[in-house]
Amino acid sequence: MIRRTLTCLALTAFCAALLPLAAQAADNEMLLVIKNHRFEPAELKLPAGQRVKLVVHNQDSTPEEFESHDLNREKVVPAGAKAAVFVGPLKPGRYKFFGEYNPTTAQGVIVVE
Ligand SMILES: [Cu+2]
Repeated sequence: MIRRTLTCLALTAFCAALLPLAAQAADNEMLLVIKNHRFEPAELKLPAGQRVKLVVHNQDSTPEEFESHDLNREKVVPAGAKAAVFVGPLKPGRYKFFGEYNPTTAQGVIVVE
C-alpha cells in the first residue's frame, strides 16, 4: 500500500515536471494553410532563436511544394495532407517562401523578431 502511494506520488511529480515542456512545444508549433494556391497567413511571425515546427496543411485538391531558398527548405505536401517543416533557430529578419507548383499566387514571408 505504501509502496503504491510512493509510486503514485513519483509519477505525479514526473508528469508535473513534463507539463511545462509540453506547453512550450505547443507554443512553437505554427499552422500554415494552403488554400486556393495561396498561403494563409501569407505573413507568419516567429520568435527569434527558437526551433519552430511549421505544420503545412494543403487544403487544395492538387499537391503543393513548400519551398524557401532563404530557409533552405522544401517539402512536397500532397492534396489534403499535412506536413511538418522544422525551421530555426533563426536570426531576426524576413525569410521568403513560396509554393513551387503555383509560385505566381503562393507567396509568403516569415518575419522573425
Ligand atoms: Cu522545390
